[in-house]
Amino acid sequence: MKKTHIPKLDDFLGGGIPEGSSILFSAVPGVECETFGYQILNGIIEDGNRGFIFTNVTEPDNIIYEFKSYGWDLEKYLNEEKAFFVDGSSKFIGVPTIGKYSINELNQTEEIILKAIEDIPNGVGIINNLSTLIDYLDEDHVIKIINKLNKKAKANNTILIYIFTKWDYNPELIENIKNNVDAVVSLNSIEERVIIGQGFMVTNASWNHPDNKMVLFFVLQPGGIKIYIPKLLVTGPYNAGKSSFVKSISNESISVDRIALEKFPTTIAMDIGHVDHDGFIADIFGTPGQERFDLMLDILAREAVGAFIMVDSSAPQTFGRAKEMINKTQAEAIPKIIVANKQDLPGALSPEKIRDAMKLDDTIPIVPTIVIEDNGVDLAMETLLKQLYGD
Ligand SMILES: Nc1nc2c(ncn2[C@@H]2O[C@H](COP(=O)(O)OP(=O)(O)OP(=O)(O)O)[C@@H](O)[C@H]2O)c(=O)[nH]1
Ligand SMILES: [Mg+2]
Repeated sequence: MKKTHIPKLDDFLGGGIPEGSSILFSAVPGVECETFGYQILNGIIEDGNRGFIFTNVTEPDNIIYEFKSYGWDLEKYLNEEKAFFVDGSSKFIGVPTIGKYSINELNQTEEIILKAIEDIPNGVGIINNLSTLIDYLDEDHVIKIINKLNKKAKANNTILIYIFTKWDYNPELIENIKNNVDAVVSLNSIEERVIIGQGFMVTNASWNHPDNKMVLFFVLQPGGIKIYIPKLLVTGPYNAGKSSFVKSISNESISVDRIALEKFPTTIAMDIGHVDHDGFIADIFGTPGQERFDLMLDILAREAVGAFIMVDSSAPQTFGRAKEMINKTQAEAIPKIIVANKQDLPGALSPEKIRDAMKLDDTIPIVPTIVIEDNGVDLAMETLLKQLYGD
């Protein structure tokens, strides 16, 4: 097995891609599919393997540039001969070809890619882009080519990644292509009211039973493909540590706080942060804790997909309020965890005691934290991610 290095995808594929297998990334037009190929190549080379990119769409120079924008150094890999191009684009747009192999005539395509596969036993070949091949060669011919490439790849333990944009092809052709590869990942666009996102799911894999779960993704520069969580909520009673938590978990954050009659700042509107954690990115919203700002709760909780319910573990008199806030934010209906903060304070209750006191069932995890010491914050994030996406 080789890892794809795309967050969540390896889990969906049952650990990764078996050597010698072929996988099709089948994208609706407009979805950023090329990055999937680039990210897999980059990761697999980082793991100590070799690979190539066959390109008939983007010129090699632009691909090098694109890698750079994600924070990956393709040029170095090219120099070290860990990666090479099969340049099927330069000749056709009249610029000098780059790379170990180049294609000058369309009818050499098959033969030259076969050579490239032979060149990288146990490596990975990215075929970018199948659609362009189909546009230039006739359909039956392309199916034959796929078959030959896959056969050679199997014999050579080489993984082949096909990038495919589903233009207006006849459905039979698309079926035929899918039937000739070992696995298919569908890349779709997602529309929900005005939010338009991109999503991926494994639709089939010969070595695994995928669970057909669709996840949203975003392509970051730098960073590459990240799983996108539109909104996480942090709520809980006054003074529990919500603003501190949002600040600690975020790469950037702001809080709309006021120091008025209070000695210490209290949140009057909200906390907003942006989290980038282990392949996941999320916008995170903290609510005020005081009852006089409860009119904000409903607005902030709208469209949240997961929630942290934060309590001061040393203040059991506030637990009732915590339950009320679960209610008011509709957090009942979404995956959530309890963050048992201020474990450093005298009299702080253990997670088990808090579970008893709040009468929570076992399905809701309770994570102890000391947010001001940055203790337990990552674990809280990982625990909520597990609630949302499974192990
Ligand atoms: N001892 C201790 N203090 C903490 C911890 N986490 C936060 N605090 C402190 O608790 C106080 C309240 O923290 P905030 O993050 O403002 O709490 P909040 O939940 O946003 O408060 P409101 O917005 O007013 O509801 C601050 O003085 C923090 O420094 C912790 O783990 N231990
Ligand atoms: Mg606050």
